[in-house]
Amino acid sequence: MKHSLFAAAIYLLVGPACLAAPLVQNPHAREGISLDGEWARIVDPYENGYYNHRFEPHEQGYFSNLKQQTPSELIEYNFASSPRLQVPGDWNTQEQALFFYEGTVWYQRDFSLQKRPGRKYLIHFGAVNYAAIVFVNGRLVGRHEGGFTPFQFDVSDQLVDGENFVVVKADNRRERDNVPTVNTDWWNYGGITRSVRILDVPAHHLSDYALFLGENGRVKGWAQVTGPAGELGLRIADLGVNQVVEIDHQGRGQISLDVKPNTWSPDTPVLYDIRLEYNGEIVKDRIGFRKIEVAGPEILLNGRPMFLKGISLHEEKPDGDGRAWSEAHARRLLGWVKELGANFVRLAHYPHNENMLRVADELGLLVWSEIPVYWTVDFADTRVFAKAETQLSEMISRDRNRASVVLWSIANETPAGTDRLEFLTRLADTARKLDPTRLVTAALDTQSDTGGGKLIDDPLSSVVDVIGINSYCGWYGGTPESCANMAWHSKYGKPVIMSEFGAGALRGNHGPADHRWTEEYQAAVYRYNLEMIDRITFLRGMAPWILKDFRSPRRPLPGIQDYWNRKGLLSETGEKKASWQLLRTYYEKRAGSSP
Ligand code: GCB
Repeated sequence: MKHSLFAAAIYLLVGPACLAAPLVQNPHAREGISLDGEWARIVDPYENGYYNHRFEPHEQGYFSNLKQQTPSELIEYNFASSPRLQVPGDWNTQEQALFFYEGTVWYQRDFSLQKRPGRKYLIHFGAVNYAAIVFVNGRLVGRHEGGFTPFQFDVSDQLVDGENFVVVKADNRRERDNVPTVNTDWWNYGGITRSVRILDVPAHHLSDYALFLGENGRVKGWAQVTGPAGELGLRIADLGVNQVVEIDHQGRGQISLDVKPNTWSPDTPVLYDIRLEYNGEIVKDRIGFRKIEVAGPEILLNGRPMFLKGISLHEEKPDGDGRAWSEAHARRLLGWVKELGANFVRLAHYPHNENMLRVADELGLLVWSEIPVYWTVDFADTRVFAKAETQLSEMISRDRNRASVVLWSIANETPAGTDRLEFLTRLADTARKLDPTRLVTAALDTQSDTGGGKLIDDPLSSVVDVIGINSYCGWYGGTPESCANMAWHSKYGKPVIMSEFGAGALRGNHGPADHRWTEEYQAAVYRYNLEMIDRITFLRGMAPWILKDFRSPRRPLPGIQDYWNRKGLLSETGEKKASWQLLRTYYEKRAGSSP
């Protein structure tokens, strides 16, 4: 008896491999209940809520959410009387003691729900950093890895009418075989960092759809339902579309509309109200239509050559540290990007929350979106590849209908080598297979010195559509002045974006232009790099590093950094440094089309 109970416990904890179900498109447009707000938390650095003292899975771990029934009963935890954390939100900036914490925190929350017949219930997480194991009413419903992409589990069988509880084990330990790996230049914010919802959808429902600009400027697309063959209603009032889409026996419908929408662009960010109806469920969306392609060294938006005037950005709150997650955060951060005169933003170095993409759609900002294949991930390990590929497909699945996204980035500053080239070539193939309507890029820092110049010769350049180059002339090498005459050459007739350059400055720290950390030094780096940039004939965009100072454990210098990377044009709270105005003036003069 004891043995079989234990076997059952092991099954509960380690198997089956509960892979997240394919993501429901546009979850926030579905019926359901929000689980945002206060959750109870237990910090568990030794994983006692998971393993017993023999390091075997615990039969009644914290996921059981036990409560003492009689005074003689021994239970050494209690969610009901535990401290609370806000969800969404990282734990690091909610409790001083958790600022540097890396490990497991258990989250618990009660909720009530009345199940309706003929419905399916999916628990949907915007993101949990890094590994999540989810239990509903004490039963394992699934696990997910990857800190910046959504996932969901079908919990229809686990839920009961009335009172329910959910427990999440969130673990942000860094591991060599994770994506990202152990070393990054950003804060490893842990926890349930984005919204949580229980989606209440018809048992047979519209699971996914895509609408995009096809040949001849007409709208094309597809829909996927979980049900049998049938009909899907599609309305786009402003285009006079009110159509029935036939669903085949695979649950797939092809969409081909004989309408020509006004195209989306930074100058005209036109979004159309879309209404999809299947099996009694109405899903509304706002979608823009545009075409992005390359031709030789040109990036063409709707057939017109563009110059991408951009800035890089981490996903941190506008008024200090902590993960950004809300629409208000997105409006503030991207409002600054607009104020700078940019038409482009590089969302570094991982998929940002969905609000960022929706607000970018609305404001007319072109977006570079990226997975955290950053620095030296273990390219020889096939499990690492699988993790990267999963994150890539989750990112594409979530954002495939956002007109703003034009570039999928598969890597940042990865070291040249055959394993890396094979790994990234396969990732690029996956990106193109999942989404042939966008361009693939990567940020490279492996150019060769030519004596006074640089040659773009990294073989990964042949794989991507647009080459990103990160170069810190005047900061990690050379003086600011030396950058002005630096010449760039490329072995590839492809468009290049300067995906990073910059320098550190503490806002309000003034002094000579050759003194590190002064606003004047940073401004000098910008001034001379912009001179260099003006002479790169094949350059079609730039995203200097970075809009705003951001938290980094690599930056401890007291009095200057104090664990902030100081390369922002703005301080961590949004105060402008001298380089802000310099870049703004440059963007004012520089046309958004290529020369
Ligand atoms: C880089 C990295 C970026 C760092 C930046 C820096 O090249 O891509 O993640 O934060 O340099 O500040 O050194």
